[in-house]
Amino acid sequence: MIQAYVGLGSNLNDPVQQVQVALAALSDLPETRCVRHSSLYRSAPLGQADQPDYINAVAMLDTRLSARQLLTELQAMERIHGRVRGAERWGPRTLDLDILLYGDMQLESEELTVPHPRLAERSFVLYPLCEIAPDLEIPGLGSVQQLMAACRARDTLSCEVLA
Ligand code: ROI
Repeated sequence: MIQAYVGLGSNLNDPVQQVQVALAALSDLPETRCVRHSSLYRSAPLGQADQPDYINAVAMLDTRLSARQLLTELQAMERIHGRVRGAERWGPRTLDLDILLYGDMQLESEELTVPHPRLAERSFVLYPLCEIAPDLEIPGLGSVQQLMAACRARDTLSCEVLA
């Protein structure tokens, strides 16, 4: 059994609902249990500025799927939610599911890099991650607390828990 963390993001077609439905669907993945998930966060868009705010969250999973199997399952979920991958890099999306961490695995390959390569720069990942796993050590990067403090010090984009 491996503990994996998945980041969720949406800024189209009722993003709150997109993220809530996806959080529920994570528990239905084979050989997988959603142990806990963060609050929903509203965050200003990173990348293209002329797009709606995002709703972001992070889920902690216990899974017997391999990292690649999990990736395949998450990509299938994204397709069901209407995302066309590669259509608009940095542009708006109905549902984005990223493997942030897969146990203590460090992997860099064409299809999958864990820890997620941009995790340390993104408050919309670190805030919810820190909420559900404040003592987490990120392989190769340090503690989530340190990463979050560094991110907060230089961050200009807003990221707030949804009331
Ligand atoms: N910006 C925010 N705030 N949240 C996201 O989930 C997100 N996802 C993306 C890009 C376009 C980089 N910007 C984002 O893929």
